[in-house]
Amino acid sequence: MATSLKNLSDYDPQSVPNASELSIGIVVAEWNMDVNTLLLQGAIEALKKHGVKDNNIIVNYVPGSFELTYGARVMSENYDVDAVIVIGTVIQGETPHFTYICQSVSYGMTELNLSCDIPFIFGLLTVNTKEQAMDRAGGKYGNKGVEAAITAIKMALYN
Ligand code: DLZ
Repeated sequence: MATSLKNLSDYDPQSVPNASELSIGIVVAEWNMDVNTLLLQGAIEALKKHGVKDNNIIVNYVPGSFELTYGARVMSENYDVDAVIVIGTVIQGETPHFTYICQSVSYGMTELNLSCDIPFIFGLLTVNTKEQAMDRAGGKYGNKGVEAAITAIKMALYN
């Protein structure tokens, strides 16, 4: 797996623009909440580190990853946000739904990116085991939530 070759949270802080004027929405799936809580913490810490104000970080929840696309669209319609991050964890070993859910979220995010005026950031862990998920939620491969937050800042200021 490509992401096992590097720490996901390795990035040059100097390369991240100042984000103090940004508002960022985060939609979190409640399925595998133990992992998602760690991803969310990583994302919020990274946003704040680069200047996003506490009250400009809006967090909403949906039941599972399949609902992330709808949650992200509603977030973009109901709040004045500059980017939306979706956070979820789909574990292959636990569900035959794996492929369908991952493809659905991937397709949904692409659709939103094509049809809306703000970027939607894919913070979905798609792994084989819970251990692999924890490795990417603050474990030995960093925190995918941090990566999603940095991507959101860069894309919100993209022109
Ligand atoms: C049903 C289901 C299964 C089996 N596995 C996961 C999972 O690993 N991660 C996740 O975020 N959600 C899972 N879900 C729930 C679906 O995403 C969705 O909430 C339900 O199918 C209802 O639409």
